[in-house]
Amino acid sequence: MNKLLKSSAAISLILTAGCGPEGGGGGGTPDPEYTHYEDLDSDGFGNPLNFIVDNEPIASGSYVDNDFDCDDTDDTIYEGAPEMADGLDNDCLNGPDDGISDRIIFASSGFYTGDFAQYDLVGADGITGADIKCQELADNAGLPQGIYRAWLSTSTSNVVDRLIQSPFPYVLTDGTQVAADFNSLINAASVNLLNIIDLDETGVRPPTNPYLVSWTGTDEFGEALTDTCLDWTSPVGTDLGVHGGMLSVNGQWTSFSGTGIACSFATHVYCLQQ
Ligand SMILES: [Ca+2]
Ligand SMILES: [Ca+2]
Ligand SMILES: [Ca+2]
Repeated sequence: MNKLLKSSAAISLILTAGCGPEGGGGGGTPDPEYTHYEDLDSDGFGNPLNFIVDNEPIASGSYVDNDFDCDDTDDTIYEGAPEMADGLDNDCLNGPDDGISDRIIFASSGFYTGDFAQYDLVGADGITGADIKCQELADNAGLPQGIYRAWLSTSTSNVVDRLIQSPFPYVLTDGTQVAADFNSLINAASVNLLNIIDLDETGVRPPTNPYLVSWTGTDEFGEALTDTCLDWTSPVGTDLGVHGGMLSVNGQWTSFSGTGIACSFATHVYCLQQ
């Protein structure tokens, strides 16, 4: 249906253009027409219902050369997008959350200082760098396809606002259930994980040396604490970052003491499938 609408509208536009001052040309070969689709949410995918037709082969500005966006107000939604446990139809196919089941949570195999910004080669943003690292670890380990993000908060962003709050269980890479849903990770009055988060993305328990802890900057409400290694940009010993204890099933899993340790330490980071 959309294709039909688009085609008829496109023909109408072309005909209109043909009547304009540049459309005649007195019998010469007409310039080829190109259709460009609006991309308001900047996800690289265009709205099939909003387009322009011109003589430029390549789209520019807020337009792109595909019409794969079924919701141009949300950059997590387009044809081929990874389905996430967010109640939305991210991939424009088979309805919301189709194929979604348990969500994976793991502790990174790698150790990192408080400087995650070094992994964001574009914007040097700490959170973005940590998310890149989580995605890379998951992809390299062959975990189920999807979006993986770091359990980190900053002075301007709380985990509880930033991460998808899955109604599905969170499990380790070996299938062991950690929490029945997102709320069970942050039920502050009585956080009681079903299992400690002690497996990395490959299913291996990280060595206890130096410590089984992960950077979080996040309290048991899923909200930011003061010490975040300067929003995860600092590897400096005099700056502090809050860590969670990987052997804890109570709220200490995300905030071991409420205050930070030196950002020069190298520790793990928790990663969650979205
Ligand atoms: Ca778009
Ligand atoms: Ca879907
Ligand atoms: Ca979804």
